[in-house]
Amino acid sequence: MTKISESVDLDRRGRVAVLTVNNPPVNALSQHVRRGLYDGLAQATADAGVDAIVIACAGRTFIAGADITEFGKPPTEPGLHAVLDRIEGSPKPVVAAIHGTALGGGLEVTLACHYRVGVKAARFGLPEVKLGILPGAGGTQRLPRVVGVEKALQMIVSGDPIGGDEALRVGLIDELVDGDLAAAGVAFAEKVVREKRPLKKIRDLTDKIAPARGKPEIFAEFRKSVARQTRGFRAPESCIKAVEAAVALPFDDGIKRERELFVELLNSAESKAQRYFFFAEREAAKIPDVPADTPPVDVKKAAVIGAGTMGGGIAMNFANAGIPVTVVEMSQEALDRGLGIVRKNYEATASRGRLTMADVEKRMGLIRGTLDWGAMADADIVIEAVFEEMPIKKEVFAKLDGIAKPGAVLATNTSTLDVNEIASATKRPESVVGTHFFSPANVMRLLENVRGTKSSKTAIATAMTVGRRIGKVPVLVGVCYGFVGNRMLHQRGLQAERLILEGALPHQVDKVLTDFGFPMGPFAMGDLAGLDVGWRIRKGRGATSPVADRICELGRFGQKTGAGYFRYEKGDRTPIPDPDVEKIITEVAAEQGITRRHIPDDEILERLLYPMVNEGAKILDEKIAIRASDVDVIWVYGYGWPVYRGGPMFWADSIGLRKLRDRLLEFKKRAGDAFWTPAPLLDRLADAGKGFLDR
Ligand code: T1G
Ligand code: NAD
Repeated sequence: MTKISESVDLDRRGRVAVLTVNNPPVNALSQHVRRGLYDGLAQATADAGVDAIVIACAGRTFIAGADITEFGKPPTEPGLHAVLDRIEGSPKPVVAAIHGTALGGGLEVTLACHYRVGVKAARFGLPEVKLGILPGAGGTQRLPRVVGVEKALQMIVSGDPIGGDEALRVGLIDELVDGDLAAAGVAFAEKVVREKRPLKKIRDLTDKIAPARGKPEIFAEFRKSVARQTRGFRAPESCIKAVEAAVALPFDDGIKRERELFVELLNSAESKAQRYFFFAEREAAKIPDVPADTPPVDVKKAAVIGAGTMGGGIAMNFANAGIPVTVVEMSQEALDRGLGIVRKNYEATASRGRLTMADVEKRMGLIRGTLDWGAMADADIVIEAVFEEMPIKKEVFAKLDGIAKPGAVLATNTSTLDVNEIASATKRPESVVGTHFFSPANVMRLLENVRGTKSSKTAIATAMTVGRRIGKVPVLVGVCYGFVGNRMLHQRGLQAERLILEGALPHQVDKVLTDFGFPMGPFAMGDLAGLDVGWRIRKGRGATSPVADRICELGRFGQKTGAGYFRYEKGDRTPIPDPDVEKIITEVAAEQGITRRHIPDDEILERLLYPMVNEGAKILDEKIAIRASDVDVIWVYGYGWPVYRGGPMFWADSIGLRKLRDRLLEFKKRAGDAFWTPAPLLDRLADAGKGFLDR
């Protein structure tokens, strides 16, 4: 065994040289990996005793891509293209032996090899588009030559990986192997030598791209098919252009075109935001005072109290993860209604071909409905999702305290109430946490976990671990009204109401946010969630929202009543501006002595988003959120903030906190309203010329 670089070893197995990459945690293509491959190949091809070369990786995965931490830094030698040219140009067959995830530059390394073998569980993908870039080391030129244009477009623009079976089926790998992977790679290489198989250079293949030549309709069709999900993103169109170049141009010219498009994206604001978000999402999993090796409760069984809008969805998450879950209701009728909706949701998914009916029955089989609280006695975690009223919550937790087994985690899905007060209804507040799901709970990926003042490290570690197990992105926050997401949303809502009173209209305000990249604006979102939910909470708190209250008094609760801020045609969710609402708005404005005026879109954007950022600064100062990037993860996964803008705190830094703070002061002066007072943290950072992410 020869050490070629700090992360690449060269070993001989008979007449086959094995280059092994060992760069934990994911064998990213850091400079020393590229150096090791480059020099190792030279050594192996120069060795007369070597007939073939295998590239394999140690650890849990094959190369998972370029080293993202090197982006934006001065390039170092050798570049990835040079490494790939040396692989493909090798006079001896080079075989890639793949396990784990061959992603991005990792898959591009395999595509430069002459042959590829992989284990069944391996995953193969080009996820660069999720970082706002495109495969920049030949992936857009080589992949279409192997899997065909349509499949390549689908893989590159979605960024989603495919599995071993499919990789074999589409010709991405030559053989599925199992057992000792390096040995299997060596055996395959020996077979290639023995059978004098050709050095299959993908750059020379044309049979899979020729059929697409002179057929621009293929690309036009594809553009149409992805238009909705790629709206606002910059990278997908460049990915398509690069594949078009693969069809239209000779290989080396295609590589040049790919490079141009890659560099343009790499320097774009969108990619900087998406790369920031890649690490922000991973940081959110780390709790400074809860070590990563804190043992969570091993959740084998779960329970949910309440099978309403949220309870049903929460139960589905556990069943989807293969965890048996008991659902407790207070009446058979409520239970049947709740589980009926769960079955309907599963059947709808099956009707769209994303589940089989066998899957549906298997998941329904994991959900057991009952009125018997005793059925929760062996649950490892119990999540309460009953009415949002403190007395009911406390009664439920007091009762649960007497039933749940020692060590079980007791969680509440409250969206506004004090988790500490709920915990005080038990004799084990250390076992109580908040697990704030978002509606629809089986779809929305965000999970705002709430630590109470007495929540134990075990309870917190369990909420974070379970969150990931059921496919959520868990973020830990502290106790305050509305936690992080809803608390910031509330500020935006207050300004949305002010803006329509002062002269804007609901559809204008909503358009400003959809143009910004949100899936929908505040008024359409209110209509979707149901205006009665907010109305009931306001009445409970003695708060008012003049226009919203007036609309609710007319029984207009949104989509569920066919009218809210907008009206809706039967069976259609498209919001239609309604003159009746405009009339209500002008009446309320007149009653409040407000002279309505034209409000430009950029002012609308500032007045909706700056107060959110300001509230985010207060949340950070109060340590309700651990770090600014957590706030961004919450907004991207919970509230549809466009990921190519990073999140509210990243976006604020891109504007500059001094400019943002000064604009707040201008609004304050004009409105004469303390609402606009900059948060102390914002003031401090603005004066220091710093950003939220510099802290
Ligand atoms: N570069 C640097 N660090 C990386 C990394 C990468 N490519 N991938 C992961 N990490 C770090 C991550 O930050 C975390 O660090 C640790 O590894 C474990 O990751 C030329 C230009 C492979 C599926 O987009 O999708 O190639 O927090 O928590 O859940 O065309 O990581 O522990 O300090 O995510 O098991 C394309 C990115 C790059 C794949 C494993 N590749 N990675 O998931 O672990 S662009 C990607 C992933 C490119 C070329 C272009 C996942 C994973 P820390 P993790 P995981
Ligand atoms: P819901 O009214 O749809 O469902 C509540 C269910 O709890 C009802 O089916 C009711 O029968 C049941 N229930 C009430 N008391 C019970 C008891 N003592 N024992 C057993 N079951 C009981 O309400 P929801 O929208 O699902 O909200 C539930 C919780 O989730 C609330 O705390 C709410 O604030 C929170 N939440 C709601 C949303 C949302 O968008 N709806 C989002 C996040 C969090």
